[in-house]
Amino acid sequence: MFKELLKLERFPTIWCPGCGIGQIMIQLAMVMDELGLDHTNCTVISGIGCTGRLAGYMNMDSVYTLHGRTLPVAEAVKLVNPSLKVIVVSGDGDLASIGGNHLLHAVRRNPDLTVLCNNNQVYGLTGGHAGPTTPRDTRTVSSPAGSPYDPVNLQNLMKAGAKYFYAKTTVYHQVHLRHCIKEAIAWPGFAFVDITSQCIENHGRRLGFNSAYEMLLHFRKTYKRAPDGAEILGPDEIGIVRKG
Ligand SMILES: Cc1ncc(C[n+]2csc(CCOP(=O)(O)OP(=O)(O)O)c2C)c(N)n1
Ligand code: SF4
Repeated sequence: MFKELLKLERFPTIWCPGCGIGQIMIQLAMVMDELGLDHTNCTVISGIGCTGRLAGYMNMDSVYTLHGRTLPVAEAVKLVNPSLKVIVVSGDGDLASIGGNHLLHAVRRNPDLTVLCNNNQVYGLTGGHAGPTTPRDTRTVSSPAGSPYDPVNLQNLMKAGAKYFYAKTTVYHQVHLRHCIKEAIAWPGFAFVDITSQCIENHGRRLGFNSAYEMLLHFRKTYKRAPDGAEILGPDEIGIVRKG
């Protein structure tokens, strides 16, 4: 039962109503339940930020580590205990900016880790500043006239490795999200799942969305499945690209 993988006694979570992180956690727990992963054979590691709180809600020994340091901690855990399935769940700011250097070298070293990146396109916890994944011209608390920079291209970054696994999905596409998490866990190397999700309170409202539901409808309208066998995902496509 997937609920046994969660510390229900700590609910309700600290996340705002409608936040996408809870959905990622539920889908992860469902996949883990299906695959027989629990405290005996798996650990979850997260960094700082709203997403960083996720590890603390999982019913297992987990690590809530420093900002940007999820990947080296996860690699270390995997090194000393190779039989353990190690799953990292963290924010886009944590993984791609503050921990960006670690991401670069994780791609190079290809450790056997699963990474779920909660990509809400801002630094959520601290107020919704523009971050590494904020699209150009997006208004945020730190870029009221629109972000002047192009975002990091996470897909291209993953493909810099000789072997890679990159999945793009959204919190709206629940079945696809679950499929991506499952495939990533099965991948024998560094598997990165880029999950577009909603931060309604510190981002969405500023963009004019009245609710998380409206943001989810926007994801439904915007994102389409990539054709089978696609080797590259377009900016509005969800799917998996991999090379083993
Ligand atoms: C080294 C360091 N720099 C900055 C901070 C302040 N800080 C805490 S959470 C956060 C933003 C996290 O954003 P993200 O990783 O995208 O996660 P989200 O909150 O959106 O889930 C920042 C800048 C910190 N705790 N440590
Ligand atoms: S501030 Fe944003 S990312 Fe953080 S819990 Fe609230 S909705 Fe979620």
